[in-house]
Amino acid sequence: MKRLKEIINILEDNNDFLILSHKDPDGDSIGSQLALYSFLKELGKSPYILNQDEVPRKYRFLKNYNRIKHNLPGGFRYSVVIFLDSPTIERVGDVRKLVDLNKLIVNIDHHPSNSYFGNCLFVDPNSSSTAEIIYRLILEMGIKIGKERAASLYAGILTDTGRFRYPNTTPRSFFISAELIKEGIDPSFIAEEVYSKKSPQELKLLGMVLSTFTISDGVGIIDLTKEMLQSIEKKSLDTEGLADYVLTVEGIKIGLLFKEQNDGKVKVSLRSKGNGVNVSDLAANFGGGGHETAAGCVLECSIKEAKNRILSLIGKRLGRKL
Ligand SMILES: [Mn+2]
Repeated sequence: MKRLKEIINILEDNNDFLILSHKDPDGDSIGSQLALYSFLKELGKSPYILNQDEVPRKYRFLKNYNRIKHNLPGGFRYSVVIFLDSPTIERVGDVRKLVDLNKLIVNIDHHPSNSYFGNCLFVDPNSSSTAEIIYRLILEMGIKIGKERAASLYAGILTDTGRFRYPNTTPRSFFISAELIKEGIDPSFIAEEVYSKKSPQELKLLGMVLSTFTISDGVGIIDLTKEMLQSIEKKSLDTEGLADYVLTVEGIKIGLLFKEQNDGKVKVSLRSKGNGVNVSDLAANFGGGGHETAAGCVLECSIKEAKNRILSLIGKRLGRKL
């Protein structure tokens, strides 16, 4: 584990940075990228953000979101590649093929499943979010956080703690959030943007997904099929957060969302309330990963078969503990 100081040295000694984060971006990955981008700009550096996927609509209130690109301009020069909120190099998706991994690689993350890749790492599973680490980094360099960066970082902490409800919510998450609010952001406005800007289609889709709910031995399951997506007009929808609904039912220890993808594979989102039920371990069994309370994996089979495999593993691993 390298100290933040070594990352600071790299930021000071270099000029051109590529900032990557995981596919299916969320509030933490985007918020951390935008805050670091703005910070490097202020230092007079040249940062460039490269992501596989588009910024979900609900995060487009963040300043500079349109600086997040999906291609590298020809001849673009960079000496450092910074991976944020990505437990593995593969998690950034196809854009990794555009990147020269022989450059200096910096890995800043909070996932316990991080594979500890790169030349300089700061991986802190005790941080609620990568945004918390970026906050500390900026302060340690003696630069003011400022309102814009505060909004990005707050969005990261808010969403990665599930609105300050998940077990990763710590005194430090609240302390940093309080400091961010002092920079002049409006937490009510940000919550409204992130959580209350669903499209009518999204609400209809939610209804269809929830109507598939089944429960067995403390495991709650919902499905999102291709037919459901076809029945609504808009094809690309923000489905992040659907799996969380399952845990709102009393007595549920594990929530599962099975989502049929266009490539014929099934994406499984796993959620738990903690207390020793580690869904990251379950997901890792199928080549996935994540956190103790929120993880994901992709299976190459039908929804029915995916359910059989996951439920049988849960039965074996956790048995009567549920
Ligand atoms: Mn995160």
